[in-house]
Amino acid sequence: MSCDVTAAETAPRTIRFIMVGGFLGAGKTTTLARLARHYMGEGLTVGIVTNDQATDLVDTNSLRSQGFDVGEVAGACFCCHFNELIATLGRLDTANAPDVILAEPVGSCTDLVATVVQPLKQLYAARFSIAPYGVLLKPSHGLKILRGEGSGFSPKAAYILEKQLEEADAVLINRADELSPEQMQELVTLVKAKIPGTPVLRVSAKTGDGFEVYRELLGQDGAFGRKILDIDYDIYAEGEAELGWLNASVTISGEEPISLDGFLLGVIGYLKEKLAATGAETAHLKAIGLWEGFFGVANLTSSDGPAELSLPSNCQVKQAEVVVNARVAIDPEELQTLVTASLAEVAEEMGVTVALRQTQSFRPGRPTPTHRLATPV
Ligand SMILES: Nc1nc2c(ncn2[C@@H]2O[C@H](COP(=O)(O)OP(=O)(O)OP(=O)(O)O)[C@@H](O)[C@H]2O)c(=O)[nH]1
Ligand SMILES: [Mg+2]
Repeated sequence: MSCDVTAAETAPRTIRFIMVGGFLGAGKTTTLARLARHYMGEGLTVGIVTNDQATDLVDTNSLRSQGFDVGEVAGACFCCHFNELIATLGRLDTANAPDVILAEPVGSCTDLVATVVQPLKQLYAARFSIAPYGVLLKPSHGLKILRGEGSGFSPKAAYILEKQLEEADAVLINRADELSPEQMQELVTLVKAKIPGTPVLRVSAKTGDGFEVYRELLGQDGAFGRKILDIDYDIYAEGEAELGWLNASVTISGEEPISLDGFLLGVIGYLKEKLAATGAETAHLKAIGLWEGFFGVANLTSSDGPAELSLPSNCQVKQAEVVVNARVAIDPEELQTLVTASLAEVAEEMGVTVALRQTQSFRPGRPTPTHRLATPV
């Protein structure tokens, strides 16, 4: 028996792979959600991959609650879990055959061009076409680091943010909605002085300003993803290990309905106060609350910023699942004590009880990439 296989059936199909980089709290997840909605609006099928050093991710829960198809690489960054990244991309492909996959690496990771972009280009060229690599600049810490001022982090952690910018095909200065024209101009000038020749875009992941230009860039093919870093892994590893990392999941329950958003903001607000008393700098605190299809997210992206409700649930609940993720320059055990105390205080104030499901707190280990390809294609 012979089969009549048409040209269309045998034509190679590649998935557009778009990775969005940037420091902790820079706006990667917000950007992914915005891009995903846009591409889906154009009739494309979209998959998303999240990534973290541990399980129980606010980002995965938040993106799934927004209706996206999300795969998760947990336990290590994409570079150190490259095979798991490939397996996750494969699962997304098998499930829904996406046209586009959006990927968010861990915000304390760098050297992603040599360890993720180039391996995808060199080993998986038939399956993926790789978009230019955009890196979001977080103004709160970015401005201080680029000015050479104390950012609250050590120079080794600041080194990671600088290396992230260096390997970008384009730097996206985020939060344009909040910056004064003078602040924006200063950031543009500092980035251009640091990495001459790299395009600098002004965007707001929150409002969508500047995204037309960004999407145009993402559609281009050419000599992108080729900036292999000259990087010192000792400094990188020590900078990353400075961070206390915590992922916790709890169930809250009570007799009377409470404001889910109030609970989330309360936890982040109390934690902010407690961390301020220790002098520890916050990279990102986030908490998601989930109950029966409702969800809300609260965040804090720097010690001097406000706790904010990025995605309100507007709902009253007697019960909810709450996930807290904290990345702070502090001892992880101390961080765990402060998170537990903040949860307990808000719970008592609001008349609910907290049952701990799982907590992981640690300092990220030294990155040991699966591949590191120093000669770009
Ligand atoms: N005002 C404003 N807020 C923003 C913008 N982009 C992101 N945010 C807020 O910044 C916070 C962090 O955004 P995320 O998208 O979670 O940042 P991230 O880079 O994914 O953070 P990590 O995954 O922890 O590294 C949230 O409260 C967002 O609502 C923006 O353009 N403008
Ligand atoms: Mg994120």
